[in-house]
Formats: sequence, structure tokens, C-alpha cells
Amino acid sequence: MNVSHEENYKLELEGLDRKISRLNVSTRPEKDFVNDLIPPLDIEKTDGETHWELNKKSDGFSVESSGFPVAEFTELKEVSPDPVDGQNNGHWLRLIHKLADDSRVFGLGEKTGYLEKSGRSYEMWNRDTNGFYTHNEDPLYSSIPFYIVQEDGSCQTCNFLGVYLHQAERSKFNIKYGERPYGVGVTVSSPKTMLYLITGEEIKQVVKGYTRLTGKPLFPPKWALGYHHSKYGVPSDSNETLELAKEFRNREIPCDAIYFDIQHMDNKRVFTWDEDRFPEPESLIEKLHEMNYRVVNIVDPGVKEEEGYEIYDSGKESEVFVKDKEGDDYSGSVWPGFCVFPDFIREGVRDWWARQNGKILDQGVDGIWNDMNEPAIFFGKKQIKEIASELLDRFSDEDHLDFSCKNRLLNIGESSTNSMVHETDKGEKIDHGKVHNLYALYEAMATEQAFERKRPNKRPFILTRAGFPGIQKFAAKWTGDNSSTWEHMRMSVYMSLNLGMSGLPFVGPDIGGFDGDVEPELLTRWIQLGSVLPFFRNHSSLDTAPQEPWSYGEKYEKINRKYISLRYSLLPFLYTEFFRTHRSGVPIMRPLFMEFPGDEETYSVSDQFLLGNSMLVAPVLERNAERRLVYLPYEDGNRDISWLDWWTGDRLESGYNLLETALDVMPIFIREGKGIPYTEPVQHTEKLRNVLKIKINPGPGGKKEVSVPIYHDDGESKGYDRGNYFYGEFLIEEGGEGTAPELEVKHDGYEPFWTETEVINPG
Ligand code: MIG
Repeated sequence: MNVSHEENYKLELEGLDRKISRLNVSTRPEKDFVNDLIPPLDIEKTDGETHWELNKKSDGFSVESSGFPVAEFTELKEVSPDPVDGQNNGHWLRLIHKLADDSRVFGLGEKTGYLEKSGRSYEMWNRDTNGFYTHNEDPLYSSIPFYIVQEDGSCQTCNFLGVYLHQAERSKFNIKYGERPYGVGVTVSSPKTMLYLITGEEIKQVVKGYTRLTGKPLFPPKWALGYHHSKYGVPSDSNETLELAKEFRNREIPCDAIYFDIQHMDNKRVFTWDEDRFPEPESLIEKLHEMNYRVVNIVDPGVKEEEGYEIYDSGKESEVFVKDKEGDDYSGSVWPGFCVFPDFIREGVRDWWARQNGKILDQGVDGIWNDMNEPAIFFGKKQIKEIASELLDRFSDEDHLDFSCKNRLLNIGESSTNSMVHETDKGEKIDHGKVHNLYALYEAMATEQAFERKRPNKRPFILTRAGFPGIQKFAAKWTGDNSSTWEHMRMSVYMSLNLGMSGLPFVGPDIGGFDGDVEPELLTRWIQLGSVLPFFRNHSSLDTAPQEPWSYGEKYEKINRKYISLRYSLLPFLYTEFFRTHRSGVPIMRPLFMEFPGDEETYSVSDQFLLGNSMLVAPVLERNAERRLVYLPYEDGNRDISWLDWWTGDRLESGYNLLETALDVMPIFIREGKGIPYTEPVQHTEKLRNVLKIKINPGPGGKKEVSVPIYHDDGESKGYDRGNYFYGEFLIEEGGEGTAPELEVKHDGYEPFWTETEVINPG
């Protein structure tokens, strides 16, 4: 270990292995470095690597690996706390990670804006935006303090460095923003921090390294990859639910999951059902299961503070709720009225929460949707009383009801959690500021325990709004309350890509948009996009225009059906790629530069993406767009390749192409040398076809050998972890069309679902 004691700070550098090192920084040497509130990382131990070195510089220090500089830091100092924060007002630490002017910075999780992050500052603080957010809103629901730097764009020397700040307290990242030297300004609301440095020749290696640390993304049950349908307020009772379920089947629009938002509960009290509207939840769920639907229920963390309500009484008895500064149960207003909040950082509390969740799993619920878990609270009970009495006092002197009062009222939600005090398993009292960003992660861990107990051999499905590194092991994530606008559809591409690069690949926006009324064309374009996003759920808010795929007449319904069916055709491909993502951490949805790092142009394309390494998608993101400019990358920087149009079979060349995009066309291409396994569409993921088709692009003249990976298992058990799966690679040589391709079996632990294969080479 390298240790350096400076006048104002202390550093410790430790190599975990050749690619990853850990750097502890502290301006308060007497304080312990360990942040034991964060759940343990997947690798903590070092293998004794010694080639990592800490070097002092005139203006700071650098970290080197085998003599090569990895990162240089300067201006390490304590700064005064930001007034935005009601807590942590001890000592804040700041440093600058120096970067070259032409470097690029990626990552940072759930952030808006282009993929390259320079020129803005970003905060890590899980936050509900109270309604829809804008193109530069920050922070949002989840916090992923991890960025990736590319120091040189030319491929031979391309060099990527990931920096993961292992810190849950509020932090800020100024990316090459208004300051010299240029770099990433990191500010943390604590006098110490821990940075993990992850090196890689390619960006993929950095993401892999990051997920080795924070956890590989979960492998979802197959039904979670289907089309999911949801709306706040709908279905409002059992009959409406069954009608909705039948409607999909009658219209032959595939669908796998129906969601119950807060309208299903008895006065919004968590883990209950409204007895009048949903009198027999078990039998309703059973009927849905018979129709091959899965059911996902919303679970908010707030428990209504009400004696006689079973969950409250039980929680009170077991003392599971977060306290306030006076030692009372913290009470804050959310949907059911004043609520109390489980203190998930304690094991016993997670165990209690798992038992509560277990009750709805016993009723047959298949998936659990964690909302409001930032936690989002409208205002605290004591807080509102205080403000009210202060305002009343001031009424005698009207001059004092000024702008600051207005701001205080406006920020009431943001500051509502300030007085929360948590308690650890060791009985230590902890300010909320240290726990806030971890709250959703711990809730997800508790929810996962519920699945583990009730269905030990099944893969759980948890959907979360808030999160922190590690959440990818437990949950899929949606990007919160967007709106039904074209701008938001565009943003949803950037945001989903950004989350994937930040280690959270199972993501997607509310398809169709949450807030406001959708227009038919937008809904159709967004369903097209959703059909190839990792997580595909149509969701919208209370009292907004309907977003059922059939809501706007035959013309739109036909196209919506075509694309939702495409999703189901592509399941063999998507499922294979999800498995690969689970193993590697490399996201299924990738920016072009992740696959084509040598092609400079790819770095400026944020609105197209690849699925795996073989399929390129160029969603149409503008109203009335009869044409779309599509960039098809060059291989190895400048080598022309062919791209096969999924729909027409036309072969296009690398470079910019202007394509016709009538309303029923979303351009999709197969990369040269690749192929896509698919089947005829099915109405739900439980149905399998026996003919597996493989559409291939063997390049001009059909010369290139194509290899196509394929994965299969039972779709829902954890058997894959014990080897109960099939993995193979089709090898298709020149002239392979129509014939049964050679299948190289790599893992033979499950019976393939197909009995026939058909190779299609349209080009
Ligand atoms: O806005 O439960 O983001 O998906 O439909 C109110 C109602 C609270 C916010 C979630 C949204 C959900 C809604 N919730």
C-alpha cells in the first residue's frame, strides 16, 4: 500500500488487481476511511498487486500504474458546506481530477443531456422532481457516482479510465465546467472519500471492471422482457383488469404484464387492496395467470401512520421506523397521508419488510415496483407545523413574508427528509444525508429477500425508481416521470444509454410519456423505440389521454401491433443478449462508440444505438419525419462495411444515409458478419415456436462467415446458475442460406426450444 501524509490531507492507494485500484482521500486524518454504510462491494480484497504508485507533484499528486500515469489530481482541499444541504455541515472535501482539453467524459448514471458530459455540473442526490423533468434537470431519481474518461480519441492509443466514487453522501461533479485546469471537479459532503480507478483499453473493459466491483446486472425472468402495460388510475377494478387483459389477446397485441398502481390499494395503504374494487385479489391474479399474464404491484415505502392498520402496528411493535432528531418516529406526508418509513439500513428491518412483501407474493403477485423510494416525501409533519407557526407569527409584520418564505415553501419537499435520523445495526445514530442515496438500494435488498423466501428458485422482478451502485443486481429501473413530448422521447434514448454505460443496463422510460396527453403519432414512434429498449413498459399518469396500443384507430394500431410483435419475434436474440450482459456487465443497449471506438464520427451520435454487437437501431424522434439521417459506422476506424436493412433486405454502406421513414418504419440494421436469431411472433413469452430463424448479413457477395450466439433456458428459474441452460453458436458459411447451419454447442444444460432452423440471407 502507498501512503502519503501531506500537510492538509492523507492518501492511501491500494491495487486490487492489474486494472483496479482504490484511493482513500481524507482531510481529517483522525477519521476512519471505511464507509461501512454502503453494502459491501463484490470484490474488496486485493491480490497483492504492487505496480500501482502514488506520486507527489508540485500541485497535487498522481496515480501511476507500472510507471504510466493513470490520473492526476490537484487542488485537494476542504471547502465550506453547500447551503443546499441541511445536514453534513461538517467538512466537505474537494479535488480536481485533471483532464486534457480534448478528453471526453461519459457516465454518471441517470443524467439528461448528450452522452458526452462536458460543460455541465451534476449532483448525486436521489430526487423526485415533482412532476415531469426538463432537458437539464438535475439531480434525478438515482445516483451513480461513476464516470468514464477517454483521454484520446484515436484508437491505437485509446485509453479509458473509470472513476467510481464509493460514497453515498451528496456529491457533485463539475465536468470540464467553467474552471481551469480542466477536469472533473469532485465535491463530497464529507471530509473523506474513496475512489476506485478502473483502467481499460476499451470502454467496455471499464464497464466490466465497474460491474466486477459493484455487481453484475441481474438476469431477468423472460417475461420481464415482454411488453408491459401500465397506467396510474387504470385498471380501477377487477372487471376493468380482465377486460384490459382480454383486449390485448383479442386484438393479438402481445403483452406479458399488467401493473397495479396506487389505485389498487385501500386508501393508498401499502400491502392492501381496496375491498370494493378488488374484492378477491387472489382469484383475479389466478385468472390473469391463466391468460399468461404476470402481475406487478406498486409498493411505496411510506406506511400510513394509523393505529389499527396491521402493517403500521406491526412495524411500531418491532420498532422499524426511522426516527427524527427528537427521537420520535419521523412522520411525513405522502399519498396515504402522514406516513412513517422503515429504516432499511438495519437487517431486522429488511427482514420485517421482506415479510410484508411476502404477503402479496403469497397472493400471487409476480413483480414488485418500488416507487417514491428516494425517499420522496411532500413535507414532514413537524416541518410543516414549524413553518406554519412561523408564518403566522410573521403575519403581524407583512414585510417579512418575502422571497425567502416563498423559497422555503417551494423547497419544502427537498428539505422534508432533513430531520430524519437513522440507526444502524450497531445502534449508531446516523444523519439522513449519509443514508439518503442508499435508501432505495436497501429497500430493493429487502424486497429481493421476500422473493428469495417465497420463491427460492425463481428469478425475481423488481422495478425501481431510485438507486445507487449495486441496484443493478436487484432491479430494473425506469426513468421516472417524463412527459408525452417528442423532446422526452429523444431524451429517453440518451438517458437509457447513459444508464447502461453506468452499469445499469435493464432500463427504459415510460413509453408514451407519463405526464400530459400523448398524440397518436408520438405514441406510435415511442412504441417503436420501446420495442427495442431493454425495459419496455407503457405507462402514463392519472387522467391523461389513453395510451393503449389501440387507442387511436386502425392506422396506428396496426403499426403498434407490428412493433410490439417485433419485440416478441426478437426474444431469442434479446434473451441471449441479456444473458451475455448479465455475465459481462457490458450493456445490451450500447452507444455506437462502444462497438466502433475507432470511428470518430460515432462519438457525436447520441440518438442511435446498438443492441449487443450486431443490431443497429435508428429510432425516429421527430414529428412528421418522412426521412431520417442515419449514420452507419466504419469498422476499425475507416473500413467500409455493409449494413443490412432488417425490413427491406437492402445493403447499405458505412457513412451517412438518408432513409425514408414512413410512419411504419423504424430503421434497423444488421452489422456485417452478424446475424439475428428470431421466430414468428408470439402473444406472450411463455409460448415458444419450433422454427428458429436467423437473418444474416454475410457482407457483399455473401463471403463472410457469420456466427450467431444463442441462449435458452426455462425462462424463470435460477437453474442457469447451476448450469441448466443451453448456449451455442451458429456458424454459417458462404452459401449457408436455407440449410441447417452448423451449431457449435458451448453449454449443453437445457433442451433447445427449436426443432428446425432457417437461415435467411435477404441481401
Ligand atoms: O406521481 O403511483 O413515478 O410512475 O404512476 C405520483 C403514482 C406517484 C410516481 C411514479 C409514477 C406513478 C405515480 N407515482
